[in-house]
This record gives sequence, C-alpha cells and structure tokens, in this order.
Amino acid sequence: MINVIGLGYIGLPTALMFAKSGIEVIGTDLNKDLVDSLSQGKLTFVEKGLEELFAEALSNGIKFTTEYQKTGIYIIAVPTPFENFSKKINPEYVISAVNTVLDTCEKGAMLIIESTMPPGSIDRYIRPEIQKRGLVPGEDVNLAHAPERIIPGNMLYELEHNSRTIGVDDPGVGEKVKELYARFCKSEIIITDIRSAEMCKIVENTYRDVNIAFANELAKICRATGMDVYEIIRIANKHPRVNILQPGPGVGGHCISVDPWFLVGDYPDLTNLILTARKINDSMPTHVLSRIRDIMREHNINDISKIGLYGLAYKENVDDTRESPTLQLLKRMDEHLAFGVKVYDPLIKTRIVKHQFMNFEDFLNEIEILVIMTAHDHIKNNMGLIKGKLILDTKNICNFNDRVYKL
Ligand code: SAJ
Repeated sequence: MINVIGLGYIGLPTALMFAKSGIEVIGTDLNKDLVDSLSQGKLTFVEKGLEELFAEALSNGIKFTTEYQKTGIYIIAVPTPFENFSKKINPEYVISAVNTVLDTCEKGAMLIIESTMPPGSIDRYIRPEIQKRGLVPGEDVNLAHAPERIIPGNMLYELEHNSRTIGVDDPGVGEKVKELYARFCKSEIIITDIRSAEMCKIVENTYRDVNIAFANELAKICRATGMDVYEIIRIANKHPRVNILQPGPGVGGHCISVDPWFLVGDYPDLTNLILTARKINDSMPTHVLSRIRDIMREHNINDISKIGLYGLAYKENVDDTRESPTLQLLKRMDEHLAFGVKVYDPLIKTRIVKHQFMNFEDFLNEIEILVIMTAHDHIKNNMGLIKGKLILDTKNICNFNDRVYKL
C-alpha cells in the first residue's frame, strides 16, 4: 500500500495514477474539508482528464483520510511555500510530514519526497530529523527525492510521458523507486543522487524563466522600435536552432517565478543572468500597466473603472492563481492609486479580489478597455463577444485586428 501525503495539485493526480495502476492507495491530507470532498467523489481543482482518472481510481478503491497510515511506502507532496521577503522556501510542512511518517511507518519504509526542495535542503532539513531519532538510513528508513515535473493543464499526459528523476543515496533503493513509478510512467526514469535531483528540478524551471525573459525583453525592444514581436519570433523560429518562447504579461505559478530565486539566494555572486531574467519577468505587469496608460491616453479615457482584466489564473485553462501576473498587476495598480479596475475569470469561482465579476457579459458591459491577461479557451471561443471593445491582447490570441493593441 502507498500512502500519499498531501492531496494538492501534485499529490492528488499522482495518487490517482498509482490507484489506476492497480496499487492500493490511501491519500492523506490534514485539510478535513478537502478529504471530505474527495471522499464524496468531488474534485478540488480543474485539470484536463482528471474527472475520468478520479472515477477510475475510485473504482479501484482509493481512499482519502486525514490520518497517516502504517505502511512501507510514502509519497510526500506537501507544499513548500515560498516566502517572498526572504526568497526562500518554508520547509515546515515537509519536515512535519516526514516526522509524522517516521512516527507511523514500518521499519525499512521508503520515504519519497516529491515536493520541490532547493539544492541541499534534504541534507539541511530532512536528514537531521532522521538522525535525531537514532534511525539508520538505508536500514530503518530509505529516503528518495522524486521531484514532480508535470505542467498544469497537461498534468496527466505528462505524468505518463515525461521522464523522471529519482535521487537516492543507494542505487539499489533507486531501482525499487524506479520500479514503482514505472507502474504509470512510460518514459525514462533516471537514478541519481539526492542533491542532483534537487538541483535538476530548480535548473529546469530556471531555464524556462530565462527563456521567457528573453521573449519578454524582445517584446519591449519591439514596442520601442515599432516592430511586431510575434512576427519577429515566428520568423526567427524557422531557424533550426532557434526556439524563442512567447512574451506575456508576466510569469506566474508556484514554480518558474519562484525556483530561480533559490539559486540567486544561495549564490548571489554567481547569478547575473538568472537574476536579470527574474527582474525582466517581474517587470512585465508594469509594462502592461504602461500599455494600458497608452491606450487610455490615445482614447481620452480617464476612468480606471472602465478597464477590465480578463484572467486571474496564472496561465490558460487552470484555476490556480499563485503568483498570477494579474494579481501582480493589481498590486502595482494599487501602489499607483489606480483603484477600481474590474476583473473576470471564468475558472475562478470564488471572489478573491475587489470588483471581480462572476458573469462575463455583465463584466463586458461595464468596461471600455479589455485587457486579456490569460488565454483561457473560454475567451478564444468567445471572440465574437469581445469584438468592438478596445483590447490589450497580452497573449496574442485575438483573431481580428480592429481596435486590438499588443504588448
Ligand atoms: N509563459 C510565458 N511565455 C511562454 C511560456 C510560459 O509567458 O512562452 C508564462 C505562463 O503564462 C505562466 C508562466 O510562464 O505565467 C509559467 O507557465 P508554464 O506553463 O511555463 O509552467 P508552469 O509554471 O505551469 O509549470 C512549470 C513546468 N516547468 C517547465 O516547463 C520547465 C512544469 O513542467 C513543472 O512541473 C512545474 O513548473 C513545477 O511544478 O515546477
């Protein structure tokens, strides 16, 4: 039996995949409401294909509880919250989960940590907890780090098809973990040491952040020189060794906008490119703000409440708002005393900001300038409804040009 600890964006799909593969799975989360909801067959977030997978896992007997189970295999997928001021993670949840596992587990249990841990954190925070108890690693407990790599919006496909990294102290233990993940992962599973596994995860997200920053910087250069950045990228990408990403209103999510800070924090003298990329991506909401001002000036619009931001989620077709560019933009607007801007996101069902609309047409009726911040399918499928508005299309999705402005 596998006990999956933490039933959020990563723990839940992982638990469901194991259950689908025929293993007995019990999912544990301290949040009773979440456990109750899952036990009643209700999902807690939106993700492509998740409902079907959930149904299969339920029919294979997956159970949800707030209690840790006595077993030989644990997968820990609890959050590692990012503390914006210190630019470090808070490892408390992982430490606490590890301790409860150590209180409960069978001798020789496998403890697999999937939560993102910056390089060196398992040595710094987790090993001491094991040593404190006089437990012998490799005998009383086996530690592994299997950082998740799946992309929200395509999680289930990527769980099956992405390669995986398994960090362990002993390659023999690595083989066992590999065998376990091979129940659903059809791609290569690479065994390495724990610090390298931690580092790879951070490096992957930093690579993407740096590349998005390049696209964003190009957008600013093209704006200043009156060129179309999308056309430049489209043509440049025809070169066989060029693959420029897309500019946007900023970089959100709990991963790409966060992980590079761990390298900057630990190696301040060695990180120039990475820090600059972070600053460029963080500057994009301010760039959006200046584009909104350009449009207001051009059309003699002075009333901030005539502006509507479409999209609160950090990217298309997810309901996750962590580090969302729209929230960053709203914060900048508040700092500039620009209150009253209206907001709508079809995937965010609870009110999390002021002037948030729950109905798209009501939202459209109230505004003159529509700022597309997130490229949900919903708006792509409703182009007819937004035609005629002044539009700032930060995601380059409009299929018409009249009254449309770009980044
Ligand atoms: N973005 C752009 N331009 C692009 C691509 C993305 O502005 O061309 C923006 C998005 O709009 C979003 C942000 O970047 O705001 C991040 O989105 P994303 O889709 O690139 O990535 P995440 O944060 O949803 O997921 C990433 C993935 N990492 C990589 O692609 C290297 C995923 O595989 C990881 O599992 C995940 O981080 C994680 O949990 O670490």
